[in-house]
Amino acid sequence: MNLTQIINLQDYPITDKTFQEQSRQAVVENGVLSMPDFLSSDALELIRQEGVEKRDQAFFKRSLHNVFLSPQEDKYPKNHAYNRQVESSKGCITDDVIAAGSPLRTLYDSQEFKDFLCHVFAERALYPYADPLSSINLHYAEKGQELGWHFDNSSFAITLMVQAALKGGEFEYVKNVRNADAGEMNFDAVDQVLDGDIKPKTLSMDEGALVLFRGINSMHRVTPNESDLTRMLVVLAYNSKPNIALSESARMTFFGRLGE
Ligand SMILES: O=C(O)CCC(=O)C(=O)O
Ligand SMILES: [Fe+2]
Repeated sequence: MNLTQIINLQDYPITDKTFQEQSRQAVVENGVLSMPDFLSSDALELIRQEGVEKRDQAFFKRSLHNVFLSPQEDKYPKNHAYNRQVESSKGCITDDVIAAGSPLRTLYDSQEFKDFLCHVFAERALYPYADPLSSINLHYAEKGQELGWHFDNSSFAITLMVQAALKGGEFEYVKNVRNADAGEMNFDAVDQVLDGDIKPKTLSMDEGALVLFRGINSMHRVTPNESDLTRMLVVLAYNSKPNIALSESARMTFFGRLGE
């Protein structure tokens, strides 16, 4: 399948300068942009099938973590926003499991798609991960599984919804809770989000949607899947510099192996 068969280019002309600029502005203003029906129905079906077929190769792990995805700090009390623990249960298949001919790889490697993302996220160039696991990941969330509140470590994220939960499994976010560049952690707001005193927005993500998200300062989570249908979502991960591998400790945590 080539790119014109994978992307709904009629609605999303990714090489069009005006469209690129509109998308960039939407991400700047809202911190997120969802593009429903970005994938053609044929591509979506192939990806869904690949996800179903390879489900038994996924590595699942339940973990407790803080919203900053960093270890506990003794300098703060246990109940401080920095040390409050949330739960995530993650399962995914890694890049080396995704087929060479998968539409996911054609999309991920496409120069047109990368140029579009560069414009939207104001990056000069985008590169794949240097390790064999991290570039394309297909995530699974079964009934009861969730992703706890967190800020991403990377400044931008690109996801594709492949199969939505019938109930639950919703992406919730609160924009600009902290300012990572300025070192402003905004612990009060973190507490308020965790306590439910700040009401998050819910991003509707239908199957086939591409989501462009700035998750470094926006606190977000995926609520528990309350249905028997597995939630499947692809994360396309790029670097702004070449030859960067995900750290060995992060690979062991997320994938249970190094892939080397
Ligand atoms: O599953 C999602 O919709 C979001 C995933 C996410 O936030 C992450 O992988 O950091
Ligand atoms: Fe995230």
